[in-house]
Amino acid sequence: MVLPEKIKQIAEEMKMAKINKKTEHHIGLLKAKLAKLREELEASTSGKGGGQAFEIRKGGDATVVLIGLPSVGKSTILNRLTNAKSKVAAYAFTTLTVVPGILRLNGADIQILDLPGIISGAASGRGRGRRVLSVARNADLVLLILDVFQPGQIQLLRRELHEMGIRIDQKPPDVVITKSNRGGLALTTSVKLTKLTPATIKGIVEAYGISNGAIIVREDITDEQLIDVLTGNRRYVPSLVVLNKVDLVNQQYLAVAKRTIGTDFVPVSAEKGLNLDLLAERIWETLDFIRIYLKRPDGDADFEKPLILPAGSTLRDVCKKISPRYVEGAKYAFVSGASVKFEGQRVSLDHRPVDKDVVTIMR
Ligand SMILES: Nc1nc2c(ncn2[C@@H]2O[C@H](COP(=O)(O)OP(=O)(O)OP(=O)(O)O)[C@@H](O)[C@H]2O)c(=O)[nH]1
Ligand SMILES: [Mg+2]
Repeated sequence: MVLPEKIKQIAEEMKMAKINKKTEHHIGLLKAKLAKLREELEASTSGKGGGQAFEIRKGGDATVVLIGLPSVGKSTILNRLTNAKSKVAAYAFTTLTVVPGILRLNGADIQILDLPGIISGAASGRGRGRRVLSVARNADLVLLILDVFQPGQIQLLRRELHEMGIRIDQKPPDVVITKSNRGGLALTTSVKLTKLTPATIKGIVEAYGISNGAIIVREDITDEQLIDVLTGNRRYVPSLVVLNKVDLVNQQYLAVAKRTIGTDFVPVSAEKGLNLDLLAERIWETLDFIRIYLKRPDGDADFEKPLILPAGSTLRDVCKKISPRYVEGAKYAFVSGASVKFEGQRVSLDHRPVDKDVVTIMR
């Protein structure tokens, strides 16, 4: 049987199966088999149909991508937030390639990428959707852009990203699997598992061709999360929902949209320039970056051009950001700001600075 047929057969079997305590194990294994086959199919067909990947020069301190259906106003948003001039028109598929722009925010250069609109089935290749969606794999933040009259499109966007292996607003599951040559599978858990039995966990791992090794599970995972770990190529990206064209509706309508989206969102009008400051603010907040002001031992701090790093970075990361070689000679640091008890406190390179700290690296 060829791959697509095998996939269809398993998918059918899953549809027929009733989900209950008795069948959970069986269904977990089917899901794993299905995911594995899909991956094989993808590997054998990638390159076909999807066309070449978009060429994007990595620029700035972070990359934000605009994902949405055609004509929701992605290009208008890019043009408003940045100096870019992406083509805007009232017909679908106006944008045909990636258009970059730079948003300068709190001393950081944020690269924003405008993309062609996607349609249902994009992740399976419709409308060259895979090319578009794959840009989101390398993003630091995905903006999900909705038209105010179609808030329900949020479902479609989430589904297509999910199918491309992009996990929106999720953390990588806290699971470690190490292979060995013999001894079977040993499972260690540090929490109570309510969604999977040890037998199902081992069964799913075996479906991925691993029959010896250690599985360490530190959270109450689902079968899909375990499959994500085994697949190994998932991307975990935060998102922000943007409801555009709110100039066309009243407050009452917004309340209805809120019910559909069912989550936090930023209402904007790109055309009328409404709420774009708020959008920029939310982008900054969601990126969760810190600004580090460097100060030479004998000089003043540079408050013009901070180093931009993800929150939680250590001073060693700060050194690496300066240059990969810089970290080799670095020994310790003096820090002023909210992460220390007093001004100019001496700390090790393992110290984690916070936003707006002033740092002097000693070599
Ligand atoms: N009323 C109103 N119209 C808007 C707004 N933003 C964009 N538009 C209009 O919506 C249409 C589509 O805008 P684009 O920015 O080209 O949309 P897009 O999402 O980039 O579309 P594609 O490139 O085809 O995917 C244009 O006619 C815009 O003028 C808005 O905030 N309010
Ligand atoms: Mg466009």
